[in-house]
Amino acid sequence: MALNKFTIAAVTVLYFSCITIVLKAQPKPTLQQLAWHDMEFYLFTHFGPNTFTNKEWGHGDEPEDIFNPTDFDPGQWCRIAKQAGAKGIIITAKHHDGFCLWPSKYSKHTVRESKWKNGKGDVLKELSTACKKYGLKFGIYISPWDRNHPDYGTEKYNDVFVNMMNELFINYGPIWELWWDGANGEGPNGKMQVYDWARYRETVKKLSPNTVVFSDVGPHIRWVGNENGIAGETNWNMLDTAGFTAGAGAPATEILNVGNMNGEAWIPAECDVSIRPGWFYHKEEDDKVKTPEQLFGLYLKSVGRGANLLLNVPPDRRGLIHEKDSAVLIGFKKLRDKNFKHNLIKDARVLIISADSIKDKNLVNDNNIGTFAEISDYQKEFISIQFKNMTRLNCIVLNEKIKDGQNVQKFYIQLKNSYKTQRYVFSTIGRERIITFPVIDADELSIHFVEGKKKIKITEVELYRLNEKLVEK
Ligand code: FUL
Repeated sequence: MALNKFTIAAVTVLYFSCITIVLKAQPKPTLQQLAWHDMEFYLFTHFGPNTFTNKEWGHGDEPEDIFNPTDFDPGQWCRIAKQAGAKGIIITAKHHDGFCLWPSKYSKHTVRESKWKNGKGDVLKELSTACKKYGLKFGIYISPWDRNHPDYGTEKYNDVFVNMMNELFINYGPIWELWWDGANGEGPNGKMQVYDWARYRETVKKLSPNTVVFSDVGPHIRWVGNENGIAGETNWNMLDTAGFTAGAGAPATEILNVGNMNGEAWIPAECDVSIRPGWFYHKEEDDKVKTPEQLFGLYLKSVGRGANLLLNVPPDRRGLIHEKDSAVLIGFKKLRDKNFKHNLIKDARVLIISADSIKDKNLVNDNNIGTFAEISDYQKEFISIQFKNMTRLNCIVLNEKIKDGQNVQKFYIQLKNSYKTQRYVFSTIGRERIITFPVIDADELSIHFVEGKKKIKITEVELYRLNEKLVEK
């Protein structure tokens, strides 16, 4: 009897410890999220009545006829996106003004009610078809907040929103990313909506399980906490979302910006930013388009900090991307191509050095993210890159094997030549970390891991000499 009690107690303890271990399993990306990470950079297109009224937030009472692009050509958007090296396009199918860029059966405020193409136009149909033709992923922004819909603020609106998503997935899929905007105010009847987020999530899961859903707090992708395109220097892909919902009450923007080191779910950050001051096209901003150099800087602070870059390029009243914006996008692509062309690690020997061994390790410079160097005893081992000839450089790119989770918490790089040693300390790596430093002629660059969660796995290391004007002092 006593033995039995003991056995039961032991089994119970074991059972609960197993549950704890299972609950504490390290978050890892799903296959869909892994594929999302590889999208790196794509375009956002804010297009709708605001394009024609010069507003940023329409009131929802704009006459439908106001939407009347004269030369609508989503093929042009796609060609420019391709030339710029963007991998997809996300469009505002419905912004806060409630106007639907597709002829939704669940609204009377759509392209169908406008005189554009005699009410026969369908922006989503034409754009999704063009994206397929040009090999771009197609994504949809749909604002839960609706300043037009008569049912907004009542339970019926939850049906409307779900029905609209049904239409989108059925008629315009596959939809690679779905964007739920967090802005939330009163509707036309002065009421606030109680959103049924659980139902919305279920709808997507049922209709399109491969779609990744963005909102302030995921479930798959999180907002980065600002609209400037800048991820935290420390950027964890994990986030704790208990007690928060997509529409309201997200964690503080500072938390969204850096994530939670021990967060429970894999919810990586996406950096949304506009190429112009506004999200929608305004003629008076034609001279305020960001420069290729500014975009390059943002690329370093988004993709270069392990996040994705969602760059808004708003079509104008013709329904075309303005010449100024396309020129800048092509300039931005040229800067990336030119500066990341000569990977200087090709001319170096890569070693893993520990207290009692030196191993040749060409896995981090084999241009294959499927292979990696594993640093288990990272406080004793380090990666040493030894140049055949003294090499001038100011940039290192590191990739962590995030498929197995995100582990690097603190590391430093050390650059050495015969007369000086320079050391720079950093925190996270994630999918990709692009680090710039003052230009130096080096014989050796070494990477030392100081703190980490588990075994550290580095898939690739690249080294470059960037144009110094692009590197912040
Ligand atoms: C915000 C919106 O209120 C802006 O109009 C824009 O769509 C931006 C991307 O998200 O929440």
